[in-house]
Amino acid sequence: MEERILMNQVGYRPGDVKHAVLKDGVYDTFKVVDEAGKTVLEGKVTGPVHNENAGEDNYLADFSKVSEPGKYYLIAGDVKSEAICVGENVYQDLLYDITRFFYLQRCGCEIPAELGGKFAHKSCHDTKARIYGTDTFIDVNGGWHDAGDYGRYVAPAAMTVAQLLLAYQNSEKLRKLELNIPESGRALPDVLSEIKYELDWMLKMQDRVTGQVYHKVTCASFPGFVMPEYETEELIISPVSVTATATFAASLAMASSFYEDYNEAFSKTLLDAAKKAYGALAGMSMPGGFKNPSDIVTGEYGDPVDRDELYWAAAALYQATGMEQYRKDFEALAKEQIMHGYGWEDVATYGNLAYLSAQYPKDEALVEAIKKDMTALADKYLEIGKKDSYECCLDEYKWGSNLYLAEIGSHLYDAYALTGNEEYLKAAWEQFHYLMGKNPTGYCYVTGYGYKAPVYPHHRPSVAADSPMPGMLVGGPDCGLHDPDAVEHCTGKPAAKCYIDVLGSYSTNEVTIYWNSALIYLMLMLK
Ligand code: G3I
Ligand code: 9MR
Ligand code: ZN
Repeated sequence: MEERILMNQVGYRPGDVKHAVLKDGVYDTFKVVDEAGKTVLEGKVTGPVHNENAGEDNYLADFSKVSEPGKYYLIAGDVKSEAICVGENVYQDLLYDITRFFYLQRCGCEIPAELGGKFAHKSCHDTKARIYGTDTFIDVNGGWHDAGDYGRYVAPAAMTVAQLLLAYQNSEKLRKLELNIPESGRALPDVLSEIKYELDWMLKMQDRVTGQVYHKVTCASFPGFVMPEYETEELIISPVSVTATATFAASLAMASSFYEDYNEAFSKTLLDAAKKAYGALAGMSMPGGFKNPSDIVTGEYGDPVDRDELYWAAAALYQATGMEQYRKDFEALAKEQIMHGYGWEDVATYGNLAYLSAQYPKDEALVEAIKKDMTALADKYLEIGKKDSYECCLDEYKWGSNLYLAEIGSHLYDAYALTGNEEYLKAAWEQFHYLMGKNPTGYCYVTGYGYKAPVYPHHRPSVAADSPMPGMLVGGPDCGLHDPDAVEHCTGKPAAKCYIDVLGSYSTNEVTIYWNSALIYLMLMLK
């Protein structure tokens, strides 16, 4: 049975705008009652409006005026909603779980029972790995498992690190967040300790001599649904790639400043590795992007367009060092074409943000042009959202649509931070509400949250433990129907409903580190 009243299932803070979407009926008025049944608000719905992506006719109820902390129900026509929580801290547990997820994704170490609970496991993937096509084995222990599989891939790792760092920088909640991890209690804040776990691994993925960076380390194929220590096939380090080398340079340059005050040596190691990787890029060319060797079938993360990775790397190194060469490189690329994007394959916005916040001389005309590009894009998203009854700003539902939606939210937030225009901020929050349940499928797309959450995520530890790990954002609707279960269950469905909570649907129901980090980055709005 589909939900008929769609809203953020986790709740709202007292002052938040609160919009509900109603469907499968004809509605006129609505009311909100408290736990005792007392009416606290009455109003008229608006609509109906047709939603093409969802194939629905919707009515809308604005209950923003309900601002006293408490538990409420919305009633319209013959339908009553589930409980709606209003409170200042309704998102605190969510923020904890989606961030602690990274600890539970750690590779190359034991997760002890007292910290991992059901997801405790012995050390995994801790043998030396073969460099593809050679008899050389090296240590690349550590890092986070990428997703529902146990691969470790540099490009998505770089983007995850960037998003977590930006969130950390802009949100006091994250700076103060205690994660109950082995490093807790030390001088280094927990979120930075967790990110360091990934950075330590990334450093091992760089070839010491050339400075180039290996694309990924995985087994030759995906394992069954077992805990990570039972994936014991040979670990293979795939060849180097431009995507990996450039995003490595960018994210490590960016990270170096965050560790300066806590661990100068580590900060310097990061910056030196970033410079070396950047220097190595000149001698690399990979038309068509990384391609899996024929005997490796794990995630490819192939990206034929390198321009945005180079753009981000140059800007991040300029921000970190103020060196003329990096400035020249970035400005040359940006003058040719300003780019944007925050995904694993499109990373230029990190470049724009780095250039805008660099404390060194800049081309002022270029600064203005970048700002203009950012607001023009935000305006485009606003327009899409205004036409959609769920206020969703996506115009395409592809693999990982929830990531693209979170990114759009972050872009709107960035545009708000740049201009102070509250329209952008409001729209950014609606993207968050979408992910939490105000969407056509009626799922709160984070495991363990809301009254209708995914329970069969494509995530090996969750299957092995027979319980979904809480705090994971699933990929969401993908109208490309990229797996047999999606084909079976979603053929003929409208785009925004091509989602299925079954284990086999890796194209709609998997989880990844960079989908979670995108949600954390969006949640920096909590401040
Ligand atoms: O970019 C094109 C777009 O231009 C086009 O309009 C659209 C139409 O379908 O397709 C877009 O490309 C899609 C791309 O994702 C966009 O992000 C591809 O079809 C789609 O196959 C591709 O999916 C990627 C998937 O791997 C398969 O390669 C996902 O982004 C990526 O998140 C996912 O990553 C996997 C790893 O390989 C392995 N680990 C798990 C992880 C998550 O599922
Ligand atoms: O589990 C794998 C998941 O992490 C990947 O995103 C996905 C696409 O590359 O592949 C999954 O593995 C499936 C494989 O592609 C085909 N056989 C079944 C595997 C498990 O569902
Ligand atoms: Zn592992």
